[in-house]
Amino acid sequence: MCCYAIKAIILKTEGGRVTKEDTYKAEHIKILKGLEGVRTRPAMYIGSTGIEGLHHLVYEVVDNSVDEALAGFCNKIEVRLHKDGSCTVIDNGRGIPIEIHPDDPERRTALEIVLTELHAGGKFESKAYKVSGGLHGVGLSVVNALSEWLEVEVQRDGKIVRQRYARGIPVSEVEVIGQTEKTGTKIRFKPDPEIFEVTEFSREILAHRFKELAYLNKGLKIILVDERDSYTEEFLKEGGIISFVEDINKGKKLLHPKPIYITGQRDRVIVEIAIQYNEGYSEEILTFVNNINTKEGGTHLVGFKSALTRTINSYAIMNGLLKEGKESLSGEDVREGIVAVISVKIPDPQFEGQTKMKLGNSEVKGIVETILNEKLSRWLEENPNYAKKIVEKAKDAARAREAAKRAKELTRRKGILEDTTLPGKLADCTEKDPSKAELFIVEGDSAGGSAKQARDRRTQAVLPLRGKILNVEKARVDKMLTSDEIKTLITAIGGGVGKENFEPENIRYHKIILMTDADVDGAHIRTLLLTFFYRQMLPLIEKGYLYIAQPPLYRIKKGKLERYIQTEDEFREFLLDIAVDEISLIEETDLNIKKSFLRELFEYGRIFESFERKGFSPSYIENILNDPKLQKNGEIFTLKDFETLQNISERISRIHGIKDEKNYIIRIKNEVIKANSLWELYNKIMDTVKKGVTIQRYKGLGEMNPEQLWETTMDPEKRTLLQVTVEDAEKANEIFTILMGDEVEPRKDFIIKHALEVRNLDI
Ligand code: 0RA
Repeated sequence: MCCYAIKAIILKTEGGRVTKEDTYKAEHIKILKGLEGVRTRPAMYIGSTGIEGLHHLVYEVVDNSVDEALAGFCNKIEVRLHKDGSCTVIDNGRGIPIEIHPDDPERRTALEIVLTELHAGGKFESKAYKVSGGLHGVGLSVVNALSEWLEVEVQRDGKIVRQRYARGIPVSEVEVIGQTEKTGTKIRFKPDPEIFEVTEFSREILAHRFKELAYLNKGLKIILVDERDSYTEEFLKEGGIISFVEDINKGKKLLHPKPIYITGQRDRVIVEIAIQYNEGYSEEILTFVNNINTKEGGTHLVGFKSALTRTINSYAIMNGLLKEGKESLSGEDVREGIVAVISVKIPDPQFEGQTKMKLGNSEVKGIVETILNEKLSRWLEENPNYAKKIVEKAKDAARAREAAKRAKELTRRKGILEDTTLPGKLADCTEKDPSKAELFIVEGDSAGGSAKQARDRRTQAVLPLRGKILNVEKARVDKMLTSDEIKTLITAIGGGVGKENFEPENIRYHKIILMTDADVDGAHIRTLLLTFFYRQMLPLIEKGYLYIAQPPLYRIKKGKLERYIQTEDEFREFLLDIAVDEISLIEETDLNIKKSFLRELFEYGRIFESFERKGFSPSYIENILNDPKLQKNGEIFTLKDFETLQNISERISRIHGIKDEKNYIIRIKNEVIKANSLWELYNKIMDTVKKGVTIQRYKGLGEMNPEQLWETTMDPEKRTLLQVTVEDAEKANEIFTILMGDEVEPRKDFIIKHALEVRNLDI
């Protein structure tokens, strides 16, 4: 490439006097030198010559088309990736001007100047919000200089014209190749392998950017065609940044159904903001300036944050949700659970920061602030119900923050004295390597005592927590932080507490095992603890350090056989096996039919029992099962389990030889048994089955002696542990919110919906 420049220089020195021609040539030399500069220092213009720089070429061309869209002249851009490694960008804008540029001494077309002169852009355009100054916006001439070849075709002024270039130098005239009524620009270029380390475009990288552009420019259609494997994708977001926010929030629980949408303009700065809160605890704010993602933030973000904090605080005070002078919400509080997209368009952006992705224009802060203050206050006034939810969430966050701060100070203070300050209730293990150490968190002092005796003291630590204290009605997670029990827990684990302050590398045990009773209280405490870990020690769950112990529900003895059983299902299976042994059907049938009949009958009995526990008498249920007319008046029919009962009874009746006209007939140990309902039949079978078995149901861990506890629940060789996943903990958090939250309706719904599932917990 340098030979062109050298040739031009020689031409110039050959001339004796300085003529007008020389001035043209001087102009030309300047251009060639410019392009040469781009080729010797490409990274200065496009950031790198790696994969990112390669894609910047496409962004640069597309950005020019998007500018046309912003100016209101273009609504469709097509990007094609060709098999030969080149890329075409087609738009339906006005087309790059093709007339001879009046100020150019060489009388070249504007088109040629745009494609060959560095920063030619401003000369011709009145583009208000071009993306100049950022990473993009370097100009089409840069793309041209870094392309092995480039071909541009413009439709404008009734003509189709074309020009070709090689490494930035024109290799053809601007030729008219046809007539058209349309307007638009088509640029095809092949990145120069002499410049780029990688020359293969990534469809995923491009698709990601085009999707972003589609969100940022509502109504603009971007089509990506990958000819390398015949793939096409279309990006079009009619909802703009509102859709952007909605899509980020997809699947999340929301505080208000529609995003808050705010736009405004001042002093040629256009501001567009969409906000929607979810019930989560993170904050996601994306900021853009002239369609460029300002990953390092800048003045627009600063203005946004300050207005958000101020507006929500003053709304809360004006409406009695916050006590003036006594309470206030911090910026972090009002941003908990927020998803926002901020898009500003400004005529002359200044980009700063390490990666040039931070907006520097100081005037933008005030503009964003004013617009948001005014319009967000209005939105809050007009949507008082949602406004209240947002304020309440921020208040929760403030409480949690305060409590975490206090707890952290506490652990710090204790930390000074190191091991000696470990809580007295903790029976620590001797092992100091966290990867070999386990901590059992045990509900109740008596179970705690058993666990302390049972444990392997080298590797197993035990911390008893008094359940009652945790289980106060409506305990909040932040309140938990004020409980001594929980402070003890935090100190024992050693990694600190709170979203920002948690240090997973200081966790003292890599297995933290929750060991609670198998009853309703136990389940409550487990939910509460899971929620606590989820909100205050999430990394601990993410690392897979949290487990749930599986203590047995039953101990069963039949003859010499002794067994521990961990779940209700397993228990039923055990009883079913006995039933299959001892029961025969009147007519010879194969074992499978007998077993499936008994299984259905057991399921029937189980559902019946659960209805009974809810206060429906068996005769009442049987009556309506037998008389469809009655079924209209009972609310019981809305329950899915009732339908199951009907289905089972129908299926059982169809089994040949189970029923005469009135009775169900079976044989138990050669004795013929008749029952006139399935419920009766079930009970008769159960009586026999249970006769020969000793069943001990453990209601609490305290009922087991240390040996039993060791054998069934703590011995690493024999026990089963459930590892808690983030999803488990999320679910616990949801259940917790419903059970403990202020809203009555969802709590009622939840209890009704899950009433039957609670059967395992408490009999
Ligand atoms: C200079 C001036 C005008 C438009 C453009 C350039 C332009 C550039 C590109 C690059 C890709 N697509 C493009 N579309 C337009 C404004 C011309 C006028 O005022 O009519």
